[in-house]
Amino acid sequence: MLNLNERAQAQFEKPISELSNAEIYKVLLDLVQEKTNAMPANQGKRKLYYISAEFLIGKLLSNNLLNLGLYDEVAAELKANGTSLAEVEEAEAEPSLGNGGLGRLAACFLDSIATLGLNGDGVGLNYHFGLFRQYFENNEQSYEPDEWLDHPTWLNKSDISYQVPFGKFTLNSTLYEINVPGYNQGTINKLRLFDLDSVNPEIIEEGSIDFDKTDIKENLTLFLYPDDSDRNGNLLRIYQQYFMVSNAAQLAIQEAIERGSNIHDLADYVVIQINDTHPTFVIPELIRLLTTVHGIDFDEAVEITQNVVAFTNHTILAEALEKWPLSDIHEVVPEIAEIIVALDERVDAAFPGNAAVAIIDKRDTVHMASIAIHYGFSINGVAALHTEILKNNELNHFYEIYPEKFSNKTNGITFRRWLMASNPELSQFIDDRIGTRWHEDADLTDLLAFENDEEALLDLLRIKENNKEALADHLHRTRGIVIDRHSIIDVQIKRIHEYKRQQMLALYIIYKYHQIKAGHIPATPITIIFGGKAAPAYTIAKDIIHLILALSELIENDLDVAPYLKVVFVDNYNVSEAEYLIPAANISEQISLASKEASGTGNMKFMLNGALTIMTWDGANVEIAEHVGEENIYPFGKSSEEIVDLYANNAYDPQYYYKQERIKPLVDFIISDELAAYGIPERLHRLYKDITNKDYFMALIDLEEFIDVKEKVYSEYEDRLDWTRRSLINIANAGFFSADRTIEEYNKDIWHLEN
Ligand code: CBF
Repeated sequence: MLNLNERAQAQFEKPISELSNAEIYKVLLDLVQEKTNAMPANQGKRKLYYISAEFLIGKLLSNNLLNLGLYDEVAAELKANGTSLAEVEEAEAEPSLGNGGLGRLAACFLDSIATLGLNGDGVGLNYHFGLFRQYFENNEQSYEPDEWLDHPTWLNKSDISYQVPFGKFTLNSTLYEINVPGYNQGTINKLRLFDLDSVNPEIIEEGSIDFDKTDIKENLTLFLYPDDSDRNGNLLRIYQQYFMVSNAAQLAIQEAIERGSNIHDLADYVVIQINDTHPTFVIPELIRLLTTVHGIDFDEAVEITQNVVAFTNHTILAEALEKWPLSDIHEVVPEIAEIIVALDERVDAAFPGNAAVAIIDKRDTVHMASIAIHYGFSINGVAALHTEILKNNELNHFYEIYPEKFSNKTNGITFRRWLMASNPELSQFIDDRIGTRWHEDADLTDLLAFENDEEALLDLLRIKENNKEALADHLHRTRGIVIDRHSIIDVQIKRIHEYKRQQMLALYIIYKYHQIKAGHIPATPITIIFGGKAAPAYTIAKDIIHLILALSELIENDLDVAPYLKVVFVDNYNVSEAEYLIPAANISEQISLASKEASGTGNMKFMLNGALTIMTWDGANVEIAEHVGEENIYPFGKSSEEIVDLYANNAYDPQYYYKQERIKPLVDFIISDELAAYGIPERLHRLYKDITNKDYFMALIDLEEFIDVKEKVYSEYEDRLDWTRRSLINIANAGFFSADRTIEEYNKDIWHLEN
C-alpha cells in the first residue's frame, strides 16, 4: 500500500483530495525518485554510452509508474480521491530535450535497454529551452523559449564534473542525471545530461529566441540546434558538440577504469553508439584523451577508439550529414582539428585518390560521417530499405571498402509508453483477449483469432471512439478547438519538411474542399490534423505551415464546407500531444517521397494503436506493409528505385505534373484571391513558385494517386466493422516493431553487453 494520503500530509499537511494537480505531481515525483534512487544500476563489464544530441523523453510520471509496477495502485488511489493520473500529469512539464524522430528513438531505446537489464546510459546535453515553443500568430509559426526547468523535474544533480578544454578557455561541466527504470526489472540505467552552471537565460532577447551566439559560457546549453545560418552559429554548434562528447568520453573512461580497465583494454569495457553525426567528435576526443592524458601512443589510441565507437545513420538528407569547415573546428578546439588532419592523412594513405571517402575535402571541409565510418567499427541504417540505399547509393564508396561494417537495425518503439501508458483501454482489451505475456515479448499475433469476432471488434471500435472523445476534450480544453468527435480522424504529425510532403496533403485538402463545394458531401465528416515544427531557417517549411493554417481558416469560415471538413494544426506538437493523437487516429499519413524517410517511427505507433496507414514505399513503411499484408494498408506512389533514378538523371519536371487537368486548379488555388483573404501573399506566392518550378521533393509526382487512394480510404471507412477488423490485424502484427527487438539486435550484433 503506497498510502499517498500519508505522503500528502507529510509534504503539504493536506490530504490528496485537497491538493492541486501540481502538488499531487510533486508527491508522486518524490515517491518515484525515492524508489529509483534506491535501485541498483544495471551491471556488466562492458557498458554502453548512447550519445545523442536529442532525447525526446516526454513526460515521465506514467511511464515510470508503469515500469515500477505502481501504475494501477496509484491510479486507483487517485481515483478514490477524486482525480486521475491524466489530470495530475497536466502539471508535469515536458522536458525540452529533443525534437524529432531521432530524439524519440533515443528515448525508446533507453527504455528498452533498461528493460532488457543491459548496462547502458544515454549521454547528452541539458538544454534549458529545447528547440523552441511553437505558437501561431497571423497563420504563421512563431517562437518562444520552451522553458521546463523552472518546474519540478526528474533531474538529480550529481557531483560529477569535467574540464572541457576549448582552444581559448576551459569550462567545467555539471552533470545532471535522470533515472531510467526498466519495466519490471528492479534495476536502473541513467540519462546523463551535461550542463554549465554559467548558462544565463537572461541573454535571450525579450519576446524571441535570439541571443548573443558568441557568449559561449552563457549560451552553451540554452537551445537544441541553435540557428547555424551564420559562422557564429556554426561555431556554437561545434562548441556544443565538443562539450557533449568530451564529457561523455571522460565519463566513459573514468567509469571503465573504476570497473577495472587498464585503458589498453578499453573496448572490453566501453562501447559508444553515436546517434547520427552530431556526436562524431567523440572519435578525435577519445584519441586526444588516450594520448595526452593516458599516455597511449597515437596508433594504439586510434585502434582502441576504432573498437569502441559505432555509428547509426538516420537520414540520407545532405543537411543532416554534417560538414564543418576545418578552420571552424580549429578555432573551437585546435587539438581536435589537428587529430582530424592526422586521421585524414591515414585515410589518404590507405585509399589514395578515393576522394569520395576522404575526411577533409578539397575545400578543407570536414565530413563527419566519413570520420565515423573510417574510425568506428560499425555503421547501421534504421530500416531495411534505408540500409540498402546507404549501401548501394549514398555510402556506396564506403560499403565497397568496408562491407563488413554495414548492417541494418530496423527502428522500434517502446510498447510501454505507446500502448500501455498512452492507450490503457486498448492495453486492457489485449490483456483480456490474449493475456499479458505480450508485456514481455511484444507478440500480439494471438489477437488474430478475434479477426471475425464481432463482439471483440465492437469493443475495439468503442475504444477508438472513446479515444476520439478524449482527444476532442483535450483540444477543447487546451486550445478551444472544437472537432466533431464522430468524424474520421486523419493525422500527419512529424517535423515539417518538404520530403515528408505535408504540402501534398494540403493540396488534397484543396481538392476535397472543392469537391464538397460542388456538392459531393462525405458520408462521415473528416478531421485532418497536422502537428510539427519547421526549423526557423527553413522558409519553405514555414510557408507550408502557413498554407495549412490559411486553408484551415478558409474552411472554418465556409458554412458549406465546415460541417464536413475540418483542418487542425496542433501548435507545439510534442510527445504529450502525440499521446492523445495517436490512440485517437483512424488514419496514419506516411506519405514521404520514397527513398527519403529513413525509417519513421510514428508509422509504427499508429499501427500499434489501430490506425490504418496511407503509405508510400519508403522507410519502415515497407516493412509495415510486409507485416500487415497489402490488403490491410493503403500503399501508393512511385517506388524508391524510380525516385532515385529520377534524381540521378535529373529527370523530374514539375511543370509536366502541374499541367495535368486534376492538378493545376489545386496548385493555382494557393495563389487564389479566395485564399489570399487568409494568407500572406509573399508566403503563398513563394510556395506556389517553388512547387511549380522546383518541387525538389516531388510533391506533384504522386498527387493524383494520392487523391485516389484517399477517396478509397474514406469510402472504405464506411464499413466500420471491416475497418475495425483491419485495425485489429494491424495491432496484431505490430510486434516486430517493438524497440526491445531492435535493442536485442543492436546488442547481439554490435554492443555485446552481458545481462
Ligand atoms: O531513426 C529515427 C528517425 O530519425 C529521423 O527522424 C532523423 O532525424 N534523421 C529520420 O528522419 C526518421 O526517418 C527516423 O525514423
